[in-house]
Amino acid sequence: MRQAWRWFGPKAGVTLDNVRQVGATDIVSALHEVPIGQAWTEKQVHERKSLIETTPAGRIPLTWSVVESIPIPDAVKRLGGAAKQEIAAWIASMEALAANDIRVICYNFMPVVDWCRTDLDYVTPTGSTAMRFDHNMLAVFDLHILQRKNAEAAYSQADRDIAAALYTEMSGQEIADLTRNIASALPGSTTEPLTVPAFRDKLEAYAGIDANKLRQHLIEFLEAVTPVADNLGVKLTLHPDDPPRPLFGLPRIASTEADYAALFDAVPSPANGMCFCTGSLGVRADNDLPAIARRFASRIHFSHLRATTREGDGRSFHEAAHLEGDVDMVAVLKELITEDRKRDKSDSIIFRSDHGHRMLDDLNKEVTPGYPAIGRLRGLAELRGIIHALEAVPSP
Ligand code: DNO
Repeated sequence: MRQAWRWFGPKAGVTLDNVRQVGATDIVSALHEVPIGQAWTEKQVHERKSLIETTPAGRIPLTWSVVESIPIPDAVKRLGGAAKQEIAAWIASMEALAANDIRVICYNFMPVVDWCRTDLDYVTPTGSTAMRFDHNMLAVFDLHILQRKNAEAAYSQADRDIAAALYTEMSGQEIADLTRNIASALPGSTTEPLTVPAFRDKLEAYAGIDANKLRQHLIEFLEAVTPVADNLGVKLTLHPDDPPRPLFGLPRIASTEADYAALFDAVPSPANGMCFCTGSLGVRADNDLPAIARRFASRIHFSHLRATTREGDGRSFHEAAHLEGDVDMVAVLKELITEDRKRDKSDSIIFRSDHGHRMLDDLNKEVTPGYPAIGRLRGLAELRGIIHALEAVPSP
């Protein structure tokens, strides 16, 4: 397995030497500055690649091997194959990447909001901070700030009472923070930052799109894109929904084993792959992660390894230290290593330690939410230890 690091560019406070120091060899990055829906050019990709891969004398080379993500515009999610221009632009970006020998592309199909947390700095018992998704806070936002039409139906009477009481107690600053956390697109998101009115308009635009329709649109997108990807030797890896269930009345269709099975059955192309994100899938107690990894092993080309702890209400969760959450990381890694052993070296599974607690010196600095260097380094080091041990035995 190849160790990667998500790099947001030179301004995000983590240098390429830092990446070398954590022990990663591969970079996961994207042209975040290009507006959603605009095709990436070969030249733009080449410039970013040169920045990453031009190796100073005496330094270890790094390879930009994964793109996370080429965003999928709303039009594709709402219209499927009829969004011809947007799909053509997406294909052009993929071609620009392949021309630069970058052949693993991560993407997601979550409407309106990509990954979602209500708290970015939840204090853990060690004094480090973690990201958290609090179902009650989601209800506060949905019912009282967004005031979404028909939102009441999504919450029990008890949930609604708690949300009302919490909302009354919140300061203006707390309301602004919650709104920012949910609506203004977390780092790496593939959806646009939204004001509350713009959020409502987007939701309107999705009226009538249920899970079946959204799934059909993803299938149409894959039918258009995978023949080109197959020719180019590109692997597309669909990131799971985070959290893996519907939000704001919007369907989500990459949350479970059955969701992925339906997509692989509908579009069997080898380019139709999966980003195996243990943190996202692990939020559902009914997702058996080692079993999913085993079943779809040949389709996993990229993996995000992190753990979440599900809280007592069954809907809230927070991000745990990489080996301390609900995910059986050793069992997952056994499956990934078993698959990796069958593969050519050039096709090895690339993984990154996903997210990380904010700890040590990062508590005194501006950090990219979810992506502080030290917490991710701790995670990567722990994962590397397990991999090292499992790779040393003949059959893990
Ligand atoms: C968050 C990330 C997501 C992810 C996209 C994949 O940390 O996992 O932003 O990159 O959903 O397209």
